[in-house]
Amino acid sequence: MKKCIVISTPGAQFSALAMKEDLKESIKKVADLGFDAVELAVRDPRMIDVDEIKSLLQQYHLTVPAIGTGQAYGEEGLSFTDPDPGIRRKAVQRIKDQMNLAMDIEGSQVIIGLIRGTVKSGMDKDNAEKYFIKSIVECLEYKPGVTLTLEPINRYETNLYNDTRSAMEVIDKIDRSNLKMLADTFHMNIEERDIIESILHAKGYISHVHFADSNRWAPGCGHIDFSEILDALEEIGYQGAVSAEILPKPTPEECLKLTMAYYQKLGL
Ligand code: LER
Ligand code: MN
Repeated sequence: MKKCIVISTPGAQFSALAMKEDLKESIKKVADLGFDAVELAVRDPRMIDVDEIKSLLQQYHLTVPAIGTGQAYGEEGLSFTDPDPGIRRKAVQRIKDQMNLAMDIEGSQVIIGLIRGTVKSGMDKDNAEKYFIKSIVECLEYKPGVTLTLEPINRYETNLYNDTRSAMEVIDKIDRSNLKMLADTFHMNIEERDIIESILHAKGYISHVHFADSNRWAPGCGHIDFSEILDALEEIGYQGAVSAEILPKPTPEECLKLTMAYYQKLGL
């Protein structure tokens, strides 16, 4: 499994990102520490210099297993379930742009996290789900060669698809081969009855993994048992990356070192 960490690109500001400084500096720092991949948090592909990023990735031998998209929700309020059709249209267009970026950065998948939206008060849940399905299907059909990975996110951030069970249900309903699921240990620790059972049950669904401890610090800094989780991922044949999506604590420098030291302890 590839040792990966989330880094921010211009225009994306998100608290659970260890790296928010100059992109070149971030890429150099994580490569020097021994990471083999970076997950890019991209608010809008039009805000980044793709050629520059590609040449940095090549220079430092880093791959990009996934592109995070939640900042379009965080900063601009775009979502697949907004009651306003204009906002939904913009969210769909943004994900299509991210899919084009993923084609450009070969091998990347596009994360459907907070951009799926929430069921706003006064809105009917079935209606929100219909909007979600219509929006995501349009994206899935736009580029069948690019995988979208739906992330169950805990109840304090959204009220739609909080756990693996509900995400897998909608994935089955949509039934497209380029729709998979992202397992984030921070959210799973809040929402799953048993993280290990849920991973084993999700065989064939998981295409990307976020590692953060119970407090969203680097893995190893809280009370989640990551070696059990790695065993379960191995058991289901998961061969993707584990991507640290963590708070810059105790300091931005320290959290990177703690992550790498812990990945090595796990034998990654
Ligand atoms: C995004 O990957 C995530 O985990 C969410 O918590 C974003 O707020
Ligand atoms: Mn996550």
